[in-house]
Amino acid sequence: MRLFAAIELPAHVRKAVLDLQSGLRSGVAGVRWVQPENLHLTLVFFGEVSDPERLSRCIGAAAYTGLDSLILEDVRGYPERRPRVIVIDVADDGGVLARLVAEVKRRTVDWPSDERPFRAHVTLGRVKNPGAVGHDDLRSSRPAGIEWKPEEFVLFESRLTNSGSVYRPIERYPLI
Ligand code: 3AM
Repeated sequence: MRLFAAIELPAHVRKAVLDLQSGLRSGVAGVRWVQPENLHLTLVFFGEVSDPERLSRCIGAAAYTGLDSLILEDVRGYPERRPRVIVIDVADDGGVLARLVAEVKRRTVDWPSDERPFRAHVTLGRVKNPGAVGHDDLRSSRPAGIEWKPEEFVLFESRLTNSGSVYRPIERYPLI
């Protein structure tokens, strides 16, 4: 089972992200835009896992505390040169999300996950031909004061289908 942990977006944040996405859609061609139901903030991508119940138990063995409000920031392309994905950054000034990610990874050392440094974001779209989208195409105003305090994070199954990725929640973990 292909698994990842993520934070879901509440309705008002999803709406702000969708508004932004539709603003970009009209000006930026050659992008596969993420479907509304698939928008999320990825914490850890585990990839193929043969024992999902054990992984889930290991994650659930900890209490996760101290998460403050998250705030939507600027749209950017990643990587900076020849972007392959279009994302909206999420403020993690106090490093609280990064600590949550580190704790989940500490609980799941038996399952190798992405080693890249964590940068909180919501993926808006994937560029079909890297190089086709430049930074000037992505100039958009930061959504004003869109914030939320997550109450849980979710372990998702990701299935790759002909019509794109389908995500299904497997387990939920409270953030207190
Ligand atoms: O939310 P984002 O888009 O950053 O890109 C995939 C998505 O992250 C990422 O897992 C999230 C849910 O699908 N993902 C997919 N394959 C990956 C891989 N091999 C990966 N992250 C790291 N390594």
